[in-house]
Amino acid sequence: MIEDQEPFEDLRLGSGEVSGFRRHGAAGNKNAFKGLIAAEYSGVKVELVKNFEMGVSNKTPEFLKMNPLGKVPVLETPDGPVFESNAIARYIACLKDENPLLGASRIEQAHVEQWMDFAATEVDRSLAWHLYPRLGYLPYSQVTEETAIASLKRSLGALNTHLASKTFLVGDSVTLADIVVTCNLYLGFARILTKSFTSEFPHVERYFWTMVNQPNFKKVMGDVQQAVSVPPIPKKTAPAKEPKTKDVKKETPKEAPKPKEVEAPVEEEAPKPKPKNPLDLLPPSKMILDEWKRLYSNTKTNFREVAIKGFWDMYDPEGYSLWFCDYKYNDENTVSFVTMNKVGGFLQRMDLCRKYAFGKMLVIGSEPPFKVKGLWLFRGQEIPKFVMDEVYDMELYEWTKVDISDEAQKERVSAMIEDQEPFEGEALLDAKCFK
Ligand SMILES: N[C@@H](CCC(=O)N[C@@H](CS)C(=O)NCC(=O)O)C(=O)O
Repeated sequence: MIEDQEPFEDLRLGSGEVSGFRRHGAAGNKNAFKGLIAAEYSGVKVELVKNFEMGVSNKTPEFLKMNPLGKVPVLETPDGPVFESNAIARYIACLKDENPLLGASRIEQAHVEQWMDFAATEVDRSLAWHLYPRLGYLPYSQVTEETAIASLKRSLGALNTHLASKTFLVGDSVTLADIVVTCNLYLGFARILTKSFTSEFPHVERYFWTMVNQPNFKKVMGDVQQAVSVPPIPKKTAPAKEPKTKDVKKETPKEAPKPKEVEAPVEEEAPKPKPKNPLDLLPPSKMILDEWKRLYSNTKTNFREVAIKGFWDMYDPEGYSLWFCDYKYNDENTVSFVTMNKVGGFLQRMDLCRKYAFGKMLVIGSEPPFKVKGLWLFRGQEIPKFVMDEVYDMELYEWTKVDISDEAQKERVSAMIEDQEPFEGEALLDAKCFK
């Protein structure tokens, strides 16, 4: 890992949007993210230009001298300005001697370039032709959209194959390739690529969530949320009709403007009555999940005698089921903090079932590759369908229902709840609880 304490270079990044996004944590400008994330990894300080106004500041003669296109981001350096987000990220990375972001050998450097070009010319281009017409920045045509989707699927398919056995795109740590590819994917994940689209590419999903949960990515991007719906096709004309409840995009421009990234409208559908969760319709259980969670949290001593015994006293095998999970790609777990973050991300995404579940996740081993195993208690006899559908991590694990009539399995449940160490003969690197 790169230390943060190195001396800072002072640079300016000409995009006021970024500071705004960081401050508000809303959807951001993926092009400006690239340089800022590279700066976090490289110990370079980038000062954001204050009071930057999109559409105004980037059209002034001064700005056009720095970038004749009038686009952001632009980096002002002591030696002159640089535009194009990939070039900016590369310049920033080059400020640190022997920066691992650039690749450790000549071939790695070439591979870093390869994926950066792939991000710009394959992923970003197809994504733009899928997304921008729906946001009203390009004219919409079904044929264009179908072509864009086919091309995007081809790119993501290739990426998925590459990532099947890899945590990072190049080598064993984050490089510029990961920064650039992740930022370009970000636009898709945040704005149009819903879970039903991305689930076809499980390794891309795993990779994306692993990357955006790295501390240096998170500092810049904040919490990333996946789009829950595809923005609707804008209406051809914008007649002065009665307003809808929600603000939809303004009129579609007649001339096809250049794709540009501006704040997207929050596309929401008319609120539908929320269907009841089927788990709420199950026959009542004598086990009160919150009581168990309280007992777990409040037991500080004699854990076995108090909490574990209490658990088995409370456990209702008719109202609840217990499940072991085993990560399918343990050989990828070569970096301790990446593995722990991966598990942390999984638990965050399980938030949607907090009312119906309790879990323990163990990161096992004192040396890589680390094993990730867990124990989950779910309301009902099956793993809830909405969890399987919504949480992409679920399919990265092998799930086995616990047979509590088997004393060995029961003991394994107790050991997992207790973070018993050694666990199955190995040290624990980390134990996380979902409660
Ligand atoms: N290839 C450029 C794209 C830059 C770009 O499209 N910037 C958008 C904002 S993300 C912009 O400034 N649009 C303003 C315009 O088109 O006038 C890069 O990667 O930096």
